[in-house]
Amino acid sequence: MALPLRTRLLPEGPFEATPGACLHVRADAPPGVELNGHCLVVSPGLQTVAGDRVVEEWRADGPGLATREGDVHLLEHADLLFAAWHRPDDPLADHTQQAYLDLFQAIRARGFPYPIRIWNYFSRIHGDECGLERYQSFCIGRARALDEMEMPEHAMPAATAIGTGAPGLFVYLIAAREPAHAVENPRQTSAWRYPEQYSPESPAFARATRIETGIGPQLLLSGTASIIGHESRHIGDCAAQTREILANLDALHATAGDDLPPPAWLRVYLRRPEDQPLVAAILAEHYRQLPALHWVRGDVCRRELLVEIEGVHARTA
Ligand code: 3EB
Repeated sequence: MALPLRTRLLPEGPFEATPGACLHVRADAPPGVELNGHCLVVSPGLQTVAGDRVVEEWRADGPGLATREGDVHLLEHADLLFAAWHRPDDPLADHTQQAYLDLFQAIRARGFPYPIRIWNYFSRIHGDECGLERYQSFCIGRARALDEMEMPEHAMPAATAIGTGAPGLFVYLIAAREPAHAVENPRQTSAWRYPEQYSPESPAFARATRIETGIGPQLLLSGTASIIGHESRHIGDCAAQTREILANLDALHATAGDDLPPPAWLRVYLRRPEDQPLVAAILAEHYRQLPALHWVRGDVCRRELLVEIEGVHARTA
């Protein structure tokens, strides 16, 4: 079935109320989750780098119903469901497990058992929890919940997991009634097959999710880093990492189908804001038509990685 989903980056500020059910993701806003009419508004504690204040919008035409169930905020539409969970993130493994259990129970109960895109943000991603890095604790909590919910790792959608400076764990997602198509990258080991050195429990996400929508196919790109196979490449070299990411994104595009349009927008997570001009120049060189860009500060899950890029291929007209 064609999903009635569209996405864009809107200028921040008083914009005309968008018709339809929507998910808005704001940067530079006090961290939190709120339901505002037909809109689920998530402010996961992202800070913009270049002062380009935009709101990430995901919209489904037609009315939406806002509800709450415990710690899950939901915006339900006839064909799609937006859901967000926000709570303290210490201890992270337990809270992550609870977030995924709460979210999966809520989306299943409403008849939307298939997540098509998931985002995860939490603080101190390289901090210690019981002798593990907190990203590893996050992976453990997620794996426990998936196990409990009998959700196979290879059925997981595209995702992002980024360290922020804001307190709390944010997990939010878009869910559908039918499964979407998970896409893997021939240049990269599937995350759930990473060797144990990265985490005692593997990460669980697809490199991208392909969906069919009323305006054509779309490709939802996971946070993509300078990783080939399972290994980080170009340690310390932000320019080379960026070029490797672009090669990864091009390979995903080629794998997902040549009927896909180019990226409509990309979000660039930078560990060091001062790398922005360098990365911007490489992107400008790479794309014949530059996608809309959102620059934010963020910590990629491996210390040596300086940049990560997510986004979506979609028709913009
Ligand atoms: C990587 O490719 C980089 O644990 O959900 C990117 C996207 C990354 C999602 C996740 C992790 C996750 O391994 C890190």
